[in-house]
Amino acid sequence: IIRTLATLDLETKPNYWLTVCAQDQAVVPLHSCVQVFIEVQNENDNVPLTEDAVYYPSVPESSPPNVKVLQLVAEDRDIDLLQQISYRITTYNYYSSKVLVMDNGDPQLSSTTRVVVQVEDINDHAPEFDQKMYKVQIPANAKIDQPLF
Ligand SMILES: [Ca+2]
Ligand SMILES: [Ca+2]
Ligand SMILES: [Ca+2]
Repeated sequence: IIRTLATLDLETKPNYWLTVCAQDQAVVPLHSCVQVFIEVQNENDNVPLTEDAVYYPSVPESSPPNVKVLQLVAEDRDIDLLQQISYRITTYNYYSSKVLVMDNGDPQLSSTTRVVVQVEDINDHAPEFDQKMYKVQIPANAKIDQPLF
């Protein structure tokens, strides 16, 4: 029987080669050896994480619907070809939202990333006068550059 002496971690070391030898008890002992290849199986022990915990993408005001604001990409250290990462907006409040990042392992692991959208001002308001028309009387002896009102 081969037993482990420590906890194995696929993501640190995925396999081991062991040389197992047997020797008999004869006066002139004989022995033979065999190579054993041990493959570590995956456990879902890594949480999918985005690079940053909070993102601050910006989008110009007055943008039409369906403008791409941010593409979230999470990494998961588990070595599992069938592993898939999915994203779900769990709460949103005004321009701030929380995205749940989940793997499809068993047990399922997840993390939360915040996205706070910054709305950029664009110059969409022309300056306006208070009145439609201004009537100003100028004294005949007004100096050059004198403010009128
Ligand atoms: Ca691991
Ligand atoms: Ca995982
Ligand atoms: Ca793993």
